[in-house]
Amino acid sequence: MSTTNPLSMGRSLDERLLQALTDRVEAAQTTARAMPKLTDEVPGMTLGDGYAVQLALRDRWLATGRRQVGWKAGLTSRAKMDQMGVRVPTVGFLLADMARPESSAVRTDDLVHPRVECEIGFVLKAPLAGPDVTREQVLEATDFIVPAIEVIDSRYAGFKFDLPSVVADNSSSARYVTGGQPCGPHDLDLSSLGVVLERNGEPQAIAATAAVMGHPADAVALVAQVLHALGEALPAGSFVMSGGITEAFAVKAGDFVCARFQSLGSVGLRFV
Ligand code: 0L1
Ligand code: MG
Repeated sequence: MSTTNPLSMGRSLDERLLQALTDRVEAAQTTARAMPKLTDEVPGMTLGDGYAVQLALRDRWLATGRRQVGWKAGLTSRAKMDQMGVRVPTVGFLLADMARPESSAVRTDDLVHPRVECEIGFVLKAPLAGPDVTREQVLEATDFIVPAIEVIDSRYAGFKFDLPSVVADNSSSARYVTGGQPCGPHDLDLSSLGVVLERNGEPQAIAATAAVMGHPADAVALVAQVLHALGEALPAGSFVMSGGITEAFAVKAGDFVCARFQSLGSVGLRFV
């Protein structure tokens, strides 16, 4: 399979089309109505165009008073990367109002295709910026790590999308919750922590953190590199979700999901 250069941010959209596509993503996310993938209308859309839409959406929402707390790595599993033809994660922005309290109820009628995956969250005490941020720099810049569940929600009809479209849809970002016991980045071996993701008390997936690009801090380093290509950076205080450790699985109203992390405790959510 041919691979797309993930750091090539070439753009082709004029301003009118950029705003029209941003309108479409904003409406789909706000009303929880599925949309056709954007490349059905603009087949020549590039990855850079997808990010232009994502950042235009982010800027619209910041202008309304919503607050950005950080970024996430998406498509981190080998299987997803092979499927999408990439070797570097995508990124998506995280807003404060996407967060949900531990054990709280998440409404499913606000979402199109809700699915959950468990992740390691990094809270930074120092900025990370530049084209070649390393794992060691990520660990040095990290204040603490925390277990998290991400609720992803592709807004594309029939769950059909390609790389520019999924990036425009903010890498399917929707909700997230953190919990468990925060821990210093050097207090455990982050490459080999086990995690069990349960639904309604039954294990759905069992995995280890090495599934995230070999080491979750490597995924955060790649987030910093992609952000550099976009003219963005990770300021001190950023919250960064490093990508799914297990595969994502669909949830519906009535489900309770719990991720049990080795050494880091557990984090859960209900769906109503
Ligand atoms: O967090 C993620 O890995 C984003 C996945 C984007 C594609 C999808 O919705 O499956
Ligand atoms: Mg994720």
